[in-house]
Amino acid sequence: MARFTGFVFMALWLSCGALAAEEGNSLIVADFDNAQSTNNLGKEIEIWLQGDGGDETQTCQMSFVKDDALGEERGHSLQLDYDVDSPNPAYNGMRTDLGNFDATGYKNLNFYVKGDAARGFGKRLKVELIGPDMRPSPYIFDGVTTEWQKVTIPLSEFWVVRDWTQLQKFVVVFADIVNDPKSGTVYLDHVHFSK
Ligand SMILES: [Ca+2]
Ligand SMILES: [Ca+2]
Repeated sequence: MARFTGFVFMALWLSCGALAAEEGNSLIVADFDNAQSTNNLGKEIEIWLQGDGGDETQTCQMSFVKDDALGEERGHSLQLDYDVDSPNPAYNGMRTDLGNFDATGYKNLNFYVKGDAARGFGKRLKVELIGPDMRPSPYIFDGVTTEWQKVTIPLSEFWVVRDWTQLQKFVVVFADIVNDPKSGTVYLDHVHFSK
């Protein structure tokens, strides 16, 4: 049994290594450079809708664009077109699985973000980390501009997370009570944990 487990672990390790998720003192969750809905941990990147999409007046869509935050020629970033303008309470966004990532020893969550001047965007962007108890721990960054900028959030800000040994999800949340204007476009890139 131990030998079998070891083999499976090795196979997983090799598949993660191929994506170069771990780089020096950082763990790359998603650089979106493969332009696919799979993150650097080999897990899914997906759109979520409040009430599984029952409210047709709100929506969120993702696509991959050749505008890399780090200026990588072959790189991509994630484009999120959101609409939380609805007669009902409205929220939706993007989430990606962290595959039980053990963040012990890491200090910050980092990502790059910018807004789309032509399509509109809000200064505020809400993100969440979710631990093994599945309780969302929110943080609102207030300062999105039309230029790429690196956002660094100390993990201590995500105080709802009690157990850092098995992180479940990284989530972007658009909400009618957070985002102004209530529809627009933001770009996200290079989501990573750093020590
Ligand atoms: Ca990228
Ligand atoms: Ca709408």
